[in-house]
Amino acid sequence: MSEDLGLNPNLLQLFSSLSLQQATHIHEVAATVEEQALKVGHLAGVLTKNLFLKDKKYGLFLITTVSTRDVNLKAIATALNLSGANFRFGDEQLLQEKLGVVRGAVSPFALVNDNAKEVKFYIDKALLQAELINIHPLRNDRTTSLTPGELTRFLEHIDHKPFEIDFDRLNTQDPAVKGGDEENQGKNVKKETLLGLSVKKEEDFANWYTQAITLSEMIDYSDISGCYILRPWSYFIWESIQSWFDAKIKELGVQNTYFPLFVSERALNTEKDHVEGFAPEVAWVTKSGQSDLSEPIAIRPTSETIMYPFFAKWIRSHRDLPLEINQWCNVVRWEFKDATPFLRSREFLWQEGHTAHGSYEEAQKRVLSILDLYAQVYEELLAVPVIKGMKTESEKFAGGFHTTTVEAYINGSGRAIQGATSHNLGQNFGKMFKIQYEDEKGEKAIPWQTSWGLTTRTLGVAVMVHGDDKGLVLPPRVAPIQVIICPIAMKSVAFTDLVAYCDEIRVVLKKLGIRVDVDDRQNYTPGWKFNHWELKGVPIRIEVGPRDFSNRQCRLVRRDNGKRNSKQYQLYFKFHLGEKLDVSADNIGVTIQSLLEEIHNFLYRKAKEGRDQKVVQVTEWKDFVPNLEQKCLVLTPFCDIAEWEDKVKVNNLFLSYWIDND
Ligand code: 86X
Repeated sequence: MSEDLGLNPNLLQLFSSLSLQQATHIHEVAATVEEQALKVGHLAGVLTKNLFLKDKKYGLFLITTVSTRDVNLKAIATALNLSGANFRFGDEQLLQEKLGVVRGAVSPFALVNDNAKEVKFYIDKALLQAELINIHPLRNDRTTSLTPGELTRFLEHIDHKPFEIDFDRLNTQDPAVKGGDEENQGKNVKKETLLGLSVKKEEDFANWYTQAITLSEMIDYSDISGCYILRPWSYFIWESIQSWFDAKIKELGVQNTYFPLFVSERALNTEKDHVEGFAPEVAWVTKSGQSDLSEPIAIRPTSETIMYPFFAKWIRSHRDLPLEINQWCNVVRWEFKDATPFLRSREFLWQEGHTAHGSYEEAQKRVLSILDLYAQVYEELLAVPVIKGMKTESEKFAGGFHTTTVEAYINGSGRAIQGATSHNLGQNFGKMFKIQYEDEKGEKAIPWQTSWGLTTRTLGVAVMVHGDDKGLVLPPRVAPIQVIICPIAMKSVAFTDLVAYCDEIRVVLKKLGIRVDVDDRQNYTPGWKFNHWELKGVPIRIEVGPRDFSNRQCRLVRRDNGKRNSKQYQLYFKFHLGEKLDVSADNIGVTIQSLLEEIHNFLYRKAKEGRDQKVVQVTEWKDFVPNLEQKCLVLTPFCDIAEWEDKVKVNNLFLSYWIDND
């Protein structure tokens, strides 16, 4: 162990005299378990939660548990059999005085400073069964990994042999363990659970986003940079978008297909303009096993070059038109810009639609009908307002005639983001790929084509637009769970009766097609569950306590609350934001249905008002950049000349026309 880790000399001395095989990792300051998880969560073993507690009667305690444990001060008192104990958290000063560490750096190692042997130390039995334990070595910008055996050896040596607590075997039916009376529930939970985001959306948008999508279990990071795992919580949303859009395009007469993942080099280069500029992003397969392939094979970055040779084969007569096909697939673009989950990843999921028509007008009709559907995906499923637009000459898809787009506004960054595009390809691809047919007059003709794509970026946009400091705020129409029912156990009612009542409500809602679940887990407190489902963005929580049980009522809590007392939004509310509403269980179905609709409308209006406030009209260049710096969207007269556009682009900004069809 080298000195330059900057560890406390006493600690280092003990590490070496006990010949502990520990490894210490350097990282940025991590004052909470969540932060530590972000820095060293990849390490083998477990992280810990460390509670430094005091009680008037029983003195000082350090309790160390596995980080995932939901701990509750009353439960601890019960577990330790300390009747009448009233634990409080030791404050910063006491912590410094007794254990010589700052808040956020507490761990069993700190007992090395407990010279007076005042602190009673209890350890979660589950920790002793871990492969490795990862804890702060008296400072919270380091994490030391060691085995439970080594930790025990260390503690015995400093005369702090731990007492074990078997949290897993505590009787969770006991009301004391479950969090006691209603009054204290909320208060205790706030202190005890270290769950949740550690940064604010307005203060650190990038880290807020990362935490929101990882802690809510939408995304996990794979070991290939720029590639992410879509977990069930996000994949469900994609499936919702898919099934809605898929049905809509089928109504238009579009049929689904599947073309191969691979493109030959020759096919890829058929349309030079199209590939040029994109070439560095193409990923190639060059080997099978150890042997080189005779020709490298590209992985599709988009499928024009794979599909259009078959358009040429299949379109021979005007009777073969329109040809309208779509595929749901993955594509790979090996980008070198910073990747962001959902917004820009090296592999992503999308649908790509490709159509061929007998006239320009018919093609243009398709371009706009698809653009309409894209706007509806955003506005009606995701509650995100979008602006329809037309890309400039230099921003359009180079292979085509013109590109239409839906653009969303991201409040966190103050920028617009392309939501989806629909292209009128004219006859360019038809010429390149020799797509020719005989028209009604028996003359040779080239079809008019369109292509259009919508990707998993949709999910990132929805998270960014609606999320808040507590985590996700999911738009109800796509939320995997729209309503979560949480029983609040108390002595007065048997838990099984309470759960049966919850289940009754669940069945009623489920019959109406509402996605609903009962969180009847007994090893988590109600407060922990509230935080958990808020972080995951579930639109409505139903709380059911003994009083609700006896009155055949329940309590509804909206997720889209954010601003508890905001006058501004009162108009849209049947009950105020953040407020709780007690309703009868008898017509719970209609109540929930209309509340889900109201939440959708509220999210949409809030996002739209937020965006519209940021739209400014500018007619002079001097006002242009300053307004953009104020996170505004700038509406300005524009002549589509690349030279002028370049002036804007040096600011890393892009232009598009606004199609106003309202
Ligand atoms: C542009 C155009 C178009 C069908 C869509 O926008 C919707 C669905 N395709 C996609 N584009 C490329 O053509 C492209 C080509 C190559 Cl070779 C590449 F490596 C990256 C690309 N990215 C975008």
